[in-house]
Amino acid sequence: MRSFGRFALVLAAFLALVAWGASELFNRQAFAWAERDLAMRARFALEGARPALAGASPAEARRVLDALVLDERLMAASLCLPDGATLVRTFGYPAGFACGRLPPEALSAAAAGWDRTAEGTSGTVHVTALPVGGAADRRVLVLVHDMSFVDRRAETTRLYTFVAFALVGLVGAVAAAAAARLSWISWTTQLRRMITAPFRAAGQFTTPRRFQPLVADVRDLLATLAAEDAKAGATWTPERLRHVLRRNLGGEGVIVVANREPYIHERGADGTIHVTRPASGLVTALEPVMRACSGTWIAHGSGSADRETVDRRDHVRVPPGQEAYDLRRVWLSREEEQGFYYGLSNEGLWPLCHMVHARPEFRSRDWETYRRVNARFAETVAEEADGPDPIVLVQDYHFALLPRYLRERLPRATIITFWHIPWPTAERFGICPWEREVLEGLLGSTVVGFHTQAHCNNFLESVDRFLESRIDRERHSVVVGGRETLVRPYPISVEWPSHWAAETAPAAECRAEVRRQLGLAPDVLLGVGVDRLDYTKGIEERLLAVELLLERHPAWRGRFTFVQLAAPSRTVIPAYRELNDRVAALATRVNDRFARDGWLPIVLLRRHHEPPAIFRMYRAADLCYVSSLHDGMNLVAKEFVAARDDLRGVLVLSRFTGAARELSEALIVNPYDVEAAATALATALSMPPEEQEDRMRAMRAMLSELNVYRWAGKMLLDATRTRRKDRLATRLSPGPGAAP
Ligand code: ADQ
Repeated sequence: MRSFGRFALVLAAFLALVAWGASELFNRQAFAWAERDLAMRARFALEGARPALAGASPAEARRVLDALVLDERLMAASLCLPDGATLVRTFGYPAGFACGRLPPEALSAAAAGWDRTAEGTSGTVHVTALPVGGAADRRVLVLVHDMSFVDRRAETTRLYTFVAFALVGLVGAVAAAAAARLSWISWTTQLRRMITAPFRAAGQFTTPRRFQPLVADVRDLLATLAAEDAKAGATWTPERLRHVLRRNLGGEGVIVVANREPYIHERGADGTIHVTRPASGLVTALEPVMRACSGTWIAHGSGSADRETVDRRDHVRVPPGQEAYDLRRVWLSREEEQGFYYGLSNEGLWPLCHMVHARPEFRSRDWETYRRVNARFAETVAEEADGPDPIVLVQDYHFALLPRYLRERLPRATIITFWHIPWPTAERFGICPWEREVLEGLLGSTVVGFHTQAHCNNFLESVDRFLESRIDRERHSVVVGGRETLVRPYPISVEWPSHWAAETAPAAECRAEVRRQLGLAPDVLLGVGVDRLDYTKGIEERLLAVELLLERHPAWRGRFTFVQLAAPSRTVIPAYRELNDRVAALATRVNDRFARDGWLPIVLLRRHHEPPAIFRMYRAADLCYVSSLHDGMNLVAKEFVAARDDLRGVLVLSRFTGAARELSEALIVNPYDVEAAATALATALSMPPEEQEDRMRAMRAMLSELNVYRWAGKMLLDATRTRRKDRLATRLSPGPGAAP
């Protein structure tokens, strides 16, 4: 606005100068016209009066002169003789122009006439002296015209000229300002479009020359971030993640929203409160990230002593004893938990997204509860946010609607949503009765992440099929309603190095201890499975493979035991209770079939285990079998590799896990093909130590690079780029008060 003021002032000064010059020019011209006009009038007056003046006595001549001065412009008249004598003059004739004071050339009867403009006592006058004429007539008629009308006309002219120029100036200034404004808007709009929407296919968009320097600057900025991202060989560590937050996100803490809390306070049978860590891949991955980043983790407070351990704002600092971040608990009623968690999330979306032939159940009352709970969590995030643009990490299928709700409340928030489970094909996704709402909800995010490119592709196909949108497959983004959401793969992982592995005893000790615990003979090899009791994990297929191994390879009877750690999960849902019963019955059947002399082929431990016990089991085992029928990633496979710093042990891994794409040195199997799986178990059990080491070394090298800090760091860097672009675009946006 300041520069517009300056522009208007300069324009006004320029126009005033032009107006003054123009009026001066015009007045000078008008004055000359007036002089010529009066000289002519004087001659016409003489022509008219000459007959009356011919031979007139002084009294008669006076009457003629009096008649002449009736003309409003003619002030006075006199008749002079060439010697300067006055014959007659009208009343009030100005003394300054008396006959005696006129120059001799004015009174020369022979002259053709004499004209002068002069300053009289009452203003400018025009004096004309004309010989009356005739053979013996030596009289000269002197006429004094009043020229004040010329001054008055000049004043008026000046005034009109100024008014006219002022109006022209005003209209010009408004037009110029409007043109400047329009061109600013079009300039910034084009620039913004270039910065915020570079989502056209290559070649479709060329940067106009005038924008090239600016766009180059923006690209430099983004390249700096990319360089940060691609630091040659740099491994992601908690420090590097913190550095990214500090450097690119101003050190802001993050807000995580997840249904599951990382620490649950439970009151035991003895009345004391103890803390447990849930059996959840999400928690396994996110917890080290939060320890590195700090901030707030918002989750459903589900423990029996959770309410007793929070402060007045429902906060508790965690991890206990090594406090690094806040846990904010949200309370759900039993009905809410039923509709939101068990109903829509786990009976609807979970089977919808997994190819496990389980029928998704969608009930509209569950959907209503799901919406309500998502809105409540969005409200909680807004409460926890320090400013208008927090960094929020939304976790999983429990919160598909939250990104949009949050975007409505905090339009400038950076929302990174990670979907921990697979995304189904568009065809299958169409089973969901609220497919549009789910997609629109997720697209409130800045970034939507999946484990694999295949899940991203399925998501983009679903968006394409169900929403009015623009999909840029090169940039991996979706634009809906002018907002861009990046849709990219970020394979999740575990911390590296694993602090649980570091705290676990060496492999030999673990082997000895576990064998003692399970009562296994020293020559018995050990297989391990670690899962939540979930029908997607293929636990039945796993036990069937063990059964078939013993059937086809009798040499392993009495020499191989498979331990299954199975954490009860979602037991409110009938399908999970039925699975629990089936798994137990199957283990019993196999044991009944092959058990001998105190040896059991299958040890089923259906309870929650804390990480130290799980890591001890990983280290004690000769093989780990992950047989998921469909799994987003599967962190058990990665934990097993992280635990094996002795480079021993074989991983047998289902090809239907995301992990199989990275851990290619595992023995990859189709868990439905029980024959092939049994053969893979036999191969694992007889694999030479050197081959085990080679495979394990390669997998550990991969894991040390692709760890969970990289997962979080990559997402934060992608979000940072968008955040910077958005901030730049906001600054350029032609909002109210924006200056040209
Ligand atoms: P989950 O389905 O929970 O995760 P997963 O990745 O296998 O699956 O992680 C399970 C976690 O629970 C592991 O950390 C494991 O140690 C722990 N766990 C398993 N059995 C346990 C037991 N008996 N007692 C205690 N803890 C136990 C979802 C997706 C996955 C994805 C993760 C992370 O289904 O595909 O890998 O999120 O994105």
